[in-house]
Amino acid sequence: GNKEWTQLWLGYKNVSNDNKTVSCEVVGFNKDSQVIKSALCELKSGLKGILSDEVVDNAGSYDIALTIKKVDAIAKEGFKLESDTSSVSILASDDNGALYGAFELLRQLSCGKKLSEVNVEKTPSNPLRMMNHWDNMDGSIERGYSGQSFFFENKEIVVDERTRDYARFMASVGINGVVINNVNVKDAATYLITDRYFDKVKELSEVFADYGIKTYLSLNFAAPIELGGLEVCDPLDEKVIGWWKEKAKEVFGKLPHLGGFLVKADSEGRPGPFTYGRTQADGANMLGDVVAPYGGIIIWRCFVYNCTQDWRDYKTDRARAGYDYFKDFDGAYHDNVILQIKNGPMDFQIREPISPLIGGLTKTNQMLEVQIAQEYTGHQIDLCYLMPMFKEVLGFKTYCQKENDTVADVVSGRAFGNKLAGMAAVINTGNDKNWTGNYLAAANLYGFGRLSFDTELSSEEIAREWIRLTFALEKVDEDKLTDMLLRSREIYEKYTSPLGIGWMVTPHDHYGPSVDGYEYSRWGTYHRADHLGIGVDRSDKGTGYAQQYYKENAEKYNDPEKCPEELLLFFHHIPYTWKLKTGKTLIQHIYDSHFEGEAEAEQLFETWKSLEGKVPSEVFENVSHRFELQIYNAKEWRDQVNSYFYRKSGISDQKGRKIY
Ligand code: GCW
Repeated sequence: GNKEWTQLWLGYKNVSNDNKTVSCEVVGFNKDSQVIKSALCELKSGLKGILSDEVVDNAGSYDIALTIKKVDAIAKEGFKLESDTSSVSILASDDNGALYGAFELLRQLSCGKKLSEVNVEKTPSNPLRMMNHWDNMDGSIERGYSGQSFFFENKEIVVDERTRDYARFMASVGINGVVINNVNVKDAATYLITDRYFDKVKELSEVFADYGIKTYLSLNFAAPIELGGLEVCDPLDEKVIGWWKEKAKEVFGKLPHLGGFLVKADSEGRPGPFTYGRTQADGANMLGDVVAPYGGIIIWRCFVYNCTQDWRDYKTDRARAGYDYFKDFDGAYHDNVILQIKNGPMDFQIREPISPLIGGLTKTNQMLEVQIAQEYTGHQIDLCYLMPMFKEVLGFKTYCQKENDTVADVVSGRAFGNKLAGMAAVINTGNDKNWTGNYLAAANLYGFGRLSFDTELSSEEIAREWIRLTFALEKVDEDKLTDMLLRSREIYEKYTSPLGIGWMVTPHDHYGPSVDGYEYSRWGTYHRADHLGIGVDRSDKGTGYAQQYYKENAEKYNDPEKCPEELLLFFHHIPYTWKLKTGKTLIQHIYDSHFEGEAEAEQLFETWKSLEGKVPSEVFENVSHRFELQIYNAKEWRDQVNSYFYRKSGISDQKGRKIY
């Protein structure tokens, strides 16, 4: 493994020369708790440099008195910070709250606040705040753009100082659950629930537990066959149930810090209940029941669709699949089962509508899945800060009830009173020195954690925090970098596929343009362009997908005149001559946005160049190199997309620019 790594946003750059002495006292909490010890340890090393030379336990004389105090009235995992010029208290009712309070104190001080200004109370928006690793046991990472796995190497589990730093970073932004292995569970990973790996998984889970993080494993639904030698993995088969019961007893016995399992079933070749004519609910509930005695939970993914579609088939619509498979069983899922739903109905495109399943389900635990691994958003080569997208998702009004009906309300459990609820991200890390390949992609890692803890934070607040903690730039430079991050998603969208249609990417790898790459494939991902127009009719005259939403949204999406334009081609097949609200035709919009997007990518690079000498040279070089690649990519997208539509439509660019 790579033995060198950065401290990301925990480098504590803003050093004052206060040199105060700080005493530290723990009141009401169990001082032997590992999480409290971690909190103290973070405070001691973090405050060193920010405020003082040294933090001491219960000193006789000191300048600042720091107290971590148990106060039962504070909400679960929440905290309150109270301070004046010579004292600060971290109040919490549980260990995680105390740890998060400690990190908040360090963050606020590092961001430039004075001690006396640090007064805040926070309750996490979401009970579950999770990272999903798609790490394979051979060390590769599915959709990984930052090197190899730091959990797995040659089918063995690695636990070292880097693991601890990883846990610290995650806890510092409020993450409380980590799934360590890929949802596509094959080969060695199937054996993670056997004594071949128990010792090491336990060791790993203990490091996480020190930071208040529960460990989760992805399961192979066919484990009864592959490990148990049974002939089937039918969830209603008595032998299968018996096998899982024994397995759960063994696994939870060996792994006390295990939170439960994540399951991808009946999807993209993975086994599942459909093979036996059973439903997704049958599969999820069976596993839910076997882990229930141990307090375990089952997180069941809703990414189930027909991936062997015929492109000639205009009726089957991949976008419909999640809702079609899961909605009918709303209310049938057991209490310790959560459905994990991707933000869009397709697959993490740069622009998709919000999955109608979110809020479509009203009697089922549900959580949101997003992807910070930039599979379709530039592979951590292209700059694409995703918080603006996630904010749109969270703010979306589902109309599932009169009020408290946004995605944030639903997935936090607020809307329907679910205790199991939250957000998960497919993570963007690997063993690269800087963890995320592109130094700037760490803003998404930081941002997801912060946003899942506090969905009210704005994209800009998160960006500024991350920049302050990571680079400590002067205000004018911080403003520049903030602006770059905030514009980057829109810029990427402009030079890639237009108005919500998605895809048009190189098959398999998903970087760079290939307009027809998925047009005649089996994956259900078509743009249906011909010489007159482009787009998929998902209205009531087409696949009917728009009808899966509550009335207010359904009516809007169904009508091309009312449909938000950024999603126009997702919902409708539109002629190139269609007039958009700007007065431009669709074809002219395609040309203009592609020329603009590429030019704006070049501006991003120019702005970045002005930060030379302001950020460490290693960072500058890393990001500059990626911008060179991004501009190459943006040009390819621009020219291929524009040429493609010019050739299909025969309509020239009104501005007479070069199209091939
Ligand atoms: O986005 C697609 C990816 C697959 C992934 C799948 C999923 C882990 O291309 O690589 O498999 O989604 O979410 O399960």
